[in-house]
Amino acid sequence: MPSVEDSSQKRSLQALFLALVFCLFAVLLVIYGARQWYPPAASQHAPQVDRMMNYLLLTTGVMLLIGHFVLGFFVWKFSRRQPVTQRLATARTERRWSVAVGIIVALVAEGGVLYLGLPLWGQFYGLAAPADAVRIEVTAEEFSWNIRYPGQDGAFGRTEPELISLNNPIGLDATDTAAKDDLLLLAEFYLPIDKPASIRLRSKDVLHSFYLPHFRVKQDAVPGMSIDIWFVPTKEGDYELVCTELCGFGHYQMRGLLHVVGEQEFQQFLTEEPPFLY
Ligand SMILES: [Cu+2]
Repeated sequence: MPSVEDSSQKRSLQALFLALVFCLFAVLLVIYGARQWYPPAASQHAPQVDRMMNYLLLTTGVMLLIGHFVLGFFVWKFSRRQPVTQRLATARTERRWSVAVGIIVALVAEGGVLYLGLPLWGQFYGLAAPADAVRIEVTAEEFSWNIRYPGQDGAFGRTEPELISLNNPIGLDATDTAAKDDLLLLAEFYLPIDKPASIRLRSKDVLHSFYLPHFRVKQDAVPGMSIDIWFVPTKEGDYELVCTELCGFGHYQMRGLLHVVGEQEFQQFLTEEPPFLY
């Protein structure tokens, strides 16, 4: 007959084995999930955003691991003490440890993100787009993107909500001379490489979110507000535009295409695309 000590040792080994299986499962899951990381970066500020994301994932990941190892250690070491007759630490010590760990976690994770992210935020939301930026206006609606270029005159024509119809999705006012040469595209647009692009975001109905994953650009479109964003594309190619706000039944089909092209091709697009009101 096995002694009490033998069977307790066996139980410990079984528990250790189980813990290792769970650890292995978690590690494999992380490796599997990390196969597809961010899409290749295609804008000037993208590396800075990635740096911030990597920092946040790495620090919070390491702290999570440390927390779980410490928890596991305590469970391992103290769970078989029977019965519990006294506290292992005074209430005051427990409180101090809790507060100290909370502050350290906040400083490392949040402080680091603010340190890396605030200059970037200041650059893109604190400053207006450079004067030579290509200006476009994006009006989101259930479930597409209306994309407008000001045309040769460089001025956007007037729009009126009362003029919105099936054939005039943004309510462009034909009596306004600035509106005559405005270009209007549906869910597809062009931007020149290495030149700032300034986008004025609006929404006709509900909250949408303008997301260009390759450019690390994401901004909500809010009904009743005009929100300006800008970025500099640095790689030619065709890129997906998606809505990242669950905006209704057709949300899944609210996709678009951004072509980043050379300056010459961009000028060609501007001259060949017929104005909306021609
Ligand atoms: Cu949407």
